[in-house]
Amino acid sequence: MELYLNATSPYARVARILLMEKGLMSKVTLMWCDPWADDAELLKANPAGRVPALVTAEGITLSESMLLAIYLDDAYPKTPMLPDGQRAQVLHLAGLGQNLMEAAFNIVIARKH
Ligand SMILES: N[C@@H](CCC(=O)N[C@@H](CS)C(=O)NCC(=O)O)C(=O)O
Repeated sequence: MELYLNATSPYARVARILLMEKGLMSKVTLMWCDPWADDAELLKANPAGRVPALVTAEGITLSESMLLAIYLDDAYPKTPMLPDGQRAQVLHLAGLGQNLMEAAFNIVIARKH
C-alpha cells in the first residue's frame, strides 16, 4: 500500500495512527507530498489533491480519512478499531474527534489564507 500524506495534516495523522494501531506500517510506503502545491504524484493518485490518500495493494485509491478507516478495519480485521458491542461508543468518540479537528483545521486555514 501507499499512503500520501504531509507532516501537518490531522486527517493524514488519523490514517497513520490507524496503520500503526493495526500493525500495518511494514505494508505501507509513506508518500510525503505537499497537497497545497498541486503535487503531481498526489494528483495522479487522488484527483481531489487532498491527503490522506491510500493506494491499496490492488492499486485502488481511497480518500477521506473515515473511509480509509472503514476499509482498513474491514480488510485487516485482526486488531479491530470497532470492537463488537462498542461500535456506538467508539463512533461517538470518533465523531467528537472529527468535529474538533475540523474546527481547529478551519481556524488554521482561515489564518493561512
Ligand atoms: N475530510 C477529509 C479532509 C482532508 C483534508 O482537508 N486534507 C487537507 C490537508 S489537512 C488537504 O489535503 N488539503 C489540500 C487542498 O484542499 O487542496 C478527510 O477526512 O480526509
